[in-house]
Amino acid sequence: MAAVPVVNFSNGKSMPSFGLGTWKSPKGEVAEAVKVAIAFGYRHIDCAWVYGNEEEVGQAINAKIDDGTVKREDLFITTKLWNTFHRPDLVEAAMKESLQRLGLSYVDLYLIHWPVGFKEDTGESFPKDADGTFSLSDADYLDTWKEMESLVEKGLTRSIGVSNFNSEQIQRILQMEGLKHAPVNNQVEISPYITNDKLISFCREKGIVVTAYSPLGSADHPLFKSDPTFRRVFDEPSLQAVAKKYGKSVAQVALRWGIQRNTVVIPKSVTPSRIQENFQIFDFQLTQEEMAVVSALNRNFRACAFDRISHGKYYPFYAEF
Ligand code: NAP
Ligand code: SBI
Repeated sequence: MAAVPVVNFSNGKSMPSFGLGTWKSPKGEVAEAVKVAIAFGYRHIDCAWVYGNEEEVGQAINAKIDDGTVKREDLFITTKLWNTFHRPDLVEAAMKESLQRLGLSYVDLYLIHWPVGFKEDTGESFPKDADGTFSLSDADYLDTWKEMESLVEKGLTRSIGVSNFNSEQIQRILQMEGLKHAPVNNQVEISPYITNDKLISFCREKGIVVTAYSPLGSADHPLFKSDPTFRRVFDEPSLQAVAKKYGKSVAQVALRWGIQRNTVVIPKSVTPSRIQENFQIFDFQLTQEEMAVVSALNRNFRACAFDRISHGKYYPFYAEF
């Protein structure tokens, strides 16, 4: 089995450049998906409090540790602070709730899921105002970051980072007075339809590893069903031609493209054959011309634009990158 390359963090730790996504992985299916993935060689699982399935994911992880397939230290587990817990006094309890659900004593990486906080203490994960938009918090993510730093000191997470942050928001963190732990990772949407070149370059200059979420273009997005002008990544003729040359699938070409750009890719699947297929991308290499063919599909299309927070002061997608 070919080894999965790792990427190095600025804090001396490292992360496998390939992992399993778990958003929308249903309870009742996700545990089997995680077990199958670990059995196939996956060592990195991407989780989040808001996915509502941390408990099943954790049960599967612990089952594979208990049956001797892996040791905890062989695995890289990420989870994320949800938007309703940005207020500093809520951060540690939210992290501990994730750890408890996962059945783990620490995670490898804890991310602020979005720069935009939601109204706290409503009992809702997506609190809404009367007009149907999400009800937002007054918390500033810089204050949230200070609490994230204390989670490292307490040993609850090995590393901390951000997700869906633009370059200006990252810069604001990097310029914080008394910064103890710089973000090691920014997890953002990257696929052939949104290549995010400038943000990747910015993060690289700052020593921040970039994770590509929705690397297959979030193929189950409702738009692909409802609007015939939207074509799925899998149906792109130029990618089908590259895939044919190597005897690979379009999914494998898109993931390989992500790996060769030195991003971390976290495709989601609950289908065992696809979980295996997605992993088999370390035995071929795209040429520079083929890399350009994939990049040429860029149209800055966001499957996760999250419009219902676009009224937020910290909405990340107004900045150029
Ligand atoms: P994705 O990985 O781009 O696409 C997942 C979809 O593709 C599923 O419908 C899956 O179906 C299908 N699929 C997977 N492999 C396939 C293959 N080889 N051939 C055909 N279809 C295939 O989308 P995503 O779930 O949006 O993103 C991946 C992960 O990134 C998430 O699960 C989550 O962990 C993370 N994420 C993070 C954020 C954030 O805000 N930080 C946002 C979005 C996503 P089946 O499952 O039915 O096989
Ligand atoms: C959810 F659990 C519900 C909605 C939603 O929309 C935006 C994208 C997102 C997210 O914040 N992180 C994801 O992986 N998907 C999400 C998750």
